[in-house]
Amino acid sequence: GVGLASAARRLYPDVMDQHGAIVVLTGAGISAESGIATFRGPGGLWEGHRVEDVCTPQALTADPALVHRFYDGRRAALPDVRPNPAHESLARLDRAWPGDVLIVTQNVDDLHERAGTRRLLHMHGALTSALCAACGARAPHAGPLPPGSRCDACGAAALRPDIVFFGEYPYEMERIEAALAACDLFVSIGTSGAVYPAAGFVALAAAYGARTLELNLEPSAGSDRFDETRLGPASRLVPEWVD
Ligand code: BJW
Ligand code: ZN
Repeated sequence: GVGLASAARRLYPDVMDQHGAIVVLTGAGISAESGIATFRGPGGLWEGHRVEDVCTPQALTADPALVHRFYDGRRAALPDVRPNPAHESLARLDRAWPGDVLIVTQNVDDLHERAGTRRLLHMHGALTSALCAACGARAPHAGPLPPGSRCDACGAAALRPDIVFFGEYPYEMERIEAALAACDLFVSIGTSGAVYPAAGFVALAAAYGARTLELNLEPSAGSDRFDETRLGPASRLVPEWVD
């Protein structure tokens, strides 16, 4: 609390004085040090495919076994990974910040919630959930999700991973855009800025008057749109920013 407040006042005086509103966007880089591979870095290929080619509704139709196998494997790996100091710092920010805060994650892992973050939206879906392609119902899901799994709500054999594929509309866009328009500070952590609409959030927040800060291992596609960029591992930069 005190550490958070003093650091924030030092770095962002008027934001802190007004109990300003903060939006944090996270990407794969925040979970990299927990042992989850990123998409576009070295070794970040998807079973030898580009994520843009296989992470689509068309690929799910053409080769459902491939798509389900990929997500079954990542879901099964969740118990073996743990939140790192970057997730933990954001959970402290969520608990301690007196003003509005919203953590928007592009990640489908559950490390933010396991660290204790509550003001959280998963814009690209979640490994811990299944989506019915027939009726749109979303339900918590653990364990493998083979093609042909049945929906409890409508009975159709149409359950699929609850993942936002390319060409699909991300979740919670209205709430996210409202928060971006209202925020005083926008912070982007561990994302390459290659995927829209998330890559456009910095420009939207800045257009509405927010200050913008990027924390990333290397300059991203949109680094020049931020007021400030700090380069380094999230496990160091996020605690330095929050605590
Ligand atoms: C570290 C670190 C450490 C590493 N510490 N940092 C042409 C132009 C513009 C847009 C389009 C276009 N053609 C199509 C589009 C739209 C398309 C798109 O953006 N395509 C681009 C490829 C061009 N987007 C969509 O289709 C989206 N929907 C949509 O647009 O609907 C219409 C719409 C319009 C307007 C408003 C609203 C809606 C849907 C996108 C769905 C993305 N889905 C995925 C899969 C999720 C499931 C899964 O996990 O498998 O989401 S793709 C993948 O990329 C995943 C990620 O969430 C997303 C972003 O990746 P992220 O997180 O940035 O990871 P990386 O690997 O790219 O970067 C990691 C970064 O971390 C790097 O910079 C590292 O340096 C850094 N790093 N270690 C700190 N220790
Ligand atoms: Zn259904």
